[in-house]
Amino acid sequence: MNTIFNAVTTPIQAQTRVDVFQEIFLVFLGLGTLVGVIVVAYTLYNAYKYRDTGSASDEDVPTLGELPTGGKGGKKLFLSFGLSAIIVISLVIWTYGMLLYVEDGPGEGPGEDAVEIDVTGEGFAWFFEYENGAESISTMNVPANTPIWITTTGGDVWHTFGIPELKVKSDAIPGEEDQTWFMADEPGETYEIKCFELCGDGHTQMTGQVNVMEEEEFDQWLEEEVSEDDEDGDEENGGENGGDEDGDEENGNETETGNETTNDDADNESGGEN
Ligand SMILES: [Cu+2]
Repeated sequence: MNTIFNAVTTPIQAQTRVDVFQEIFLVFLGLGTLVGVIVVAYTLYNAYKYRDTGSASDEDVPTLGELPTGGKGGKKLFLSFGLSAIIVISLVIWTYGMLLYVEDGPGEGPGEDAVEIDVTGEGFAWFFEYENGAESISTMNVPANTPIWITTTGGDVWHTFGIPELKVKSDAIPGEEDQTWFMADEPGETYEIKCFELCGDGHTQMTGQVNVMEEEEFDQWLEEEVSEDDEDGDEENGGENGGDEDGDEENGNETETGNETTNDDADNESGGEN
């Protein structure tokens, strides 16, 4: 139902970033080629038309102080300037609109129709956390044809999260959150994730993969991931939080996550010092 609704309400808007940049490229390439062909053709035409045939008499040669005639009041000049201005101004406005779309994303932005993922770059790996609490490392699963809004941050030093093929790049800086979106339209396709900020020894290994799934497949994975996490969490909590008076499951999980983060930090710090 949801997909049908999307298809009906956002037929023009539902473009991926790749579509937008490709369209901009093709429009500029097309117009550039057109203008180039016209200018070169007109130049060659005039060079041929006014070529030296050896038949010109001395009377045709302009004398000093003589004003050119036959300019038809500058019609050609006005025409070429006018056309150029119209083309350039239209291109600027159109491109600006397209880039606003890239900036703001399709539809209403992050919300019900979108999937939101928190991305953290830390210690040469990418960590993903989904809306329902599901987590993954290095592999980012996303549904096809759905706007994915990512919020990126850094856990230790400056990183930059990027998916070159999907035209995505977003800073991952400690203490700062950056937000951007992307959309993939082919289920089964995979894309490489890279770090675009020289962040240390492991920078070149700081890669990952985006897996594009069918929407149902993604929902299923998301649910399974959370229930698996819960099971793992419960077992671990049983041991770790045995002495805790706080028996609340949710708090237990939070405590566990907190511990994990602290451990990671400690590992990275010692790794960095070595
Ligand atoms: Cu890096």
